[in-house]
Amino acid sequence: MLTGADEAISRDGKILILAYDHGLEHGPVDFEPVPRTADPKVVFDLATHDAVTALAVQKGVAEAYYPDYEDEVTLLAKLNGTSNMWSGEPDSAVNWSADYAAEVGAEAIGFTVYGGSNHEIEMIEEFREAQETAREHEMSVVMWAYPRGQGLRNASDPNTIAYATRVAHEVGADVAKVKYPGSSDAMEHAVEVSGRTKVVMSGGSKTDDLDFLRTVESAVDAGAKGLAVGRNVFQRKRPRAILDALEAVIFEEESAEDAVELSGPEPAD
Ligand code: FBP
Repeated sequence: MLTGADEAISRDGKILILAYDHGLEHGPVDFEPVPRTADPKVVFDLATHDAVTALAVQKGVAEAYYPDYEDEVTLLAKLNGTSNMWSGEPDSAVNWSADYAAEVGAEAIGFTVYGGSNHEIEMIEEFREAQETAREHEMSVVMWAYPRGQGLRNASDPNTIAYATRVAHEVGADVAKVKYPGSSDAMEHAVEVSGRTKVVMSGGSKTDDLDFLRTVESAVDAGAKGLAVGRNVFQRKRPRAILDALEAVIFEEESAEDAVELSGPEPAD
């Protein structure tokens, strides 16, 4: 990894990536809680919130919508991705090159590596090409470091998550995005072994405001530099309110309890 290479997607050294590649990864079912989020414009508008340091999208969405937002949004090009219709050993198709992402205006690339998959070798080789090309364009490199595969009994085991952050560091990621390993101690260990690679927590499926903010607070207290989040923002009826609260926890080091006051109660259906 390259010290300082994450600057384009950081604010005061902290990171809040809004992830919106779910249409590919999970399908339109993820837009059902708030149907207007099927329209990428709605999420690009959200990404103009001050708390958001980058928006992660796939190629087609970037090509269609980024030209209208290039002055207001930092683009993170999620280079690979797979649909939920794929049922084989975890793998992720590379859908665009880092060169083309730079042409579209991306300041960072995102790349999934399923450590432990039977496809790990190919994925790491594909990551190498993307990472080295990203360096030519001075783009930040974020790894979605998701241990997953038939050989792994428990992909969220703390030692497995720590292994994932270390692999991300060894192969040159500036930022490793990992699932929360279940406790602040486990997150601390994952951060300790990640060298100078920054660790951010992955949002996960939508939970209650306070539970979610407490988990984020615990990850930040453990040394994580922030969050890469999708559903816990865009599946809320008032997504800007949770971004206000996340800004308080991540950038202003406020407690989850204080921050939740900013998000207020989620309106009923
Ligand atoms: P969420 O915050 O909604 O979990 O999004 C983070 C993310 O990594 C997305 O970029 C991606 O679409 C999704 O999770 C993949 O999740 P999984 O592989 O666990 O289904």
